[in-house]
Amino acid sequence: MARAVGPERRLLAVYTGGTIGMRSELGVLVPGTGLAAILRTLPMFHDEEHARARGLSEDTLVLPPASRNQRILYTVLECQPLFDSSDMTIAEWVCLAQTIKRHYEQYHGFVVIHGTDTMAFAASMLSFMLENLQKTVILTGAQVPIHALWSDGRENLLGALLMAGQYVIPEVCLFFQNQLFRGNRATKVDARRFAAFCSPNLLPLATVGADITRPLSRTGQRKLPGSTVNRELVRKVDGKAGLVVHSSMEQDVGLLRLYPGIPAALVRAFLQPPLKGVVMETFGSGNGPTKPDLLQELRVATERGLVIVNCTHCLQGAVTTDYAAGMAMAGAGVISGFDMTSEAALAKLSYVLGQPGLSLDVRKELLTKDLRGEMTPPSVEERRPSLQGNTLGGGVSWLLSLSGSQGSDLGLVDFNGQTPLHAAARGGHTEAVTMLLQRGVDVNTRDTDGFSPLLLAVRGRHPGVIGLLREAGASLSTQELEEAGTELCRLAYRADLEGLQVWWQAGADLGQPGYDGHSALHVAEAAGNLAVVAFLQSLEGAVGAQAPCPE
Ligand code: ASN
Repeated sequence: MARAVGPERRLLAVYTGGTIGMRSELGVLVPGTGLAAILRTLPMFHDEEHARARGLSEDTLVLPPASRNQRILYTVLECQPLFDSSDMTIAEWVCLAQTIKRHYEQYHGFVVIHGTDTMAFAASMLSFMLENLQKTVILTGAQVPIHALWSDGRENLLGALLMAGQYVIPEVCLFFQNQLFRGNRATKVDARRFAAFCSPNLLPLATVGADITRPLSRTGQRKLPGSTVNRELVRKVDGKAGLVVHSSMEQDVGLLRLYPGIPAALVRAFLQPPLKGVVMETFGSGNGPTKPDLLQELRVATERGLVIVNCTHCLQGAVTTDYAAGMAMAGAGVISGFDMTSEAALAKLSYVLGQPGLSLDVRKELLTKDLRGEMTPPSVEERRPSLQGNTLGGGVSWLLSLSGSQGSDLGLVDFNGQTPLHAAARGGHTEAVTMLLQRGVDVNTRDTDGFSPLLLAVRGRHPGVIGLLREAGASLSTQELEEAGTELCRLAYRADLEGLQVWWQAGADLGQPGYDGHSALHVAEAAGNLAVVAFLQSLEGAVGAQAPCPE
């Protein structure tokens, strides 16, 4: 990012609609034409005297001097039709990106005047469509029409023009209420207040305010609002690469917000073709219901090739696999969206799935990477457990690189005392488990909570991994076996046969009583879960039997 130099900076302001230019018709607000004509009448937006002296063309507006040696000239390009942004779609945003591309060489920067309701989606979409951006693109709008006596539109638009004119910030940004946000980090949080947007997981790129340290002008006025710019946050660009517009965005992407008790049938209905990608908003740090029927729907969908990205519906924070309820999502093939906003995740999905000629694995890999500053990639320490999650290829190569560079360090542990085998077992990665076992890692290693890779494979419901571990001599510890009783009762109550089967496969005694002394069989009988009763009774010697250990 740099301070822009040169006596004249030329900007294109693309007006797409939104409240800023709206008029009241029959008591409701509708998009209004003629924004440039309104701006021409407002001295803060147009210095008529300078325009005349300079012989500027009719369609060029010029701001009053912002600094001694520089003028910001701008042209308003009014779209046809104008939209309430609730009507914007990917198709309109593609047109917008193409408009920027068409005028890219003519202007130093771009301001997009847009409705606020979907502005965060628009900014996210544009950030992915515009690759190798070297110029500033800033979206802005208002909560109140610009011609109203008390409107935020004037400050917002002026701030956006000044920022785009005075700085080279090679990003798609969003300017609102004195703050410049990275566009794909912003989200609308208030329907009425002027501070309508926030950037929950990234500081603003810049904040505008009165800078009392600035010298007064000769007339005694403070000439410029001061700006605090977080230069280190602004993305660096490859100076040589030219702008590429990605117009082939996938439209069949969707957003699904989980809620407590959401029926599996509803999830199934939502995940049907032609949908190709879904952003799923989950609870807290990426947790979802562990009901087997729901997990089954997710698993079936991801195995069919549907790409599901997990974003938290919390405003702040990131998706992790700290909880079994989060791990269950990863186990079902759902990809972590870390700290992305849902708007950014949806745009990224649309971009990644719209790229022609990529394999599904490459698309998934791209989704876990930070492409446009839209997410904070996990640190190396946090990255290890990502083996459990999503990109098997990446996990295996990480393991191989570790083993290649550090010899016998495949037994290294993370802050929870977990080894690569724990991570691979938890994620159900049979190839990685096989490779680790072939290299002779300790199959019964325990983490700081006393958990073994076998227990993690049971919790993640990975029969393939359980088989491999058992063959290699893994067994559940006495503590793990004793503690299994309550979990077995819970599974029996929920008629979760699959869950019971993996415990049996891992060698658990299915007759182990729960915390209140009841066994899974008692619970299943009391709940009338006949299939479970039949299963438990069918085990040789009925309940009390353990799966035979493979030779
Ligand atoms: N409905 C308007 C829009 O998004 C809201 C606004 O701009 N403040 O177009």
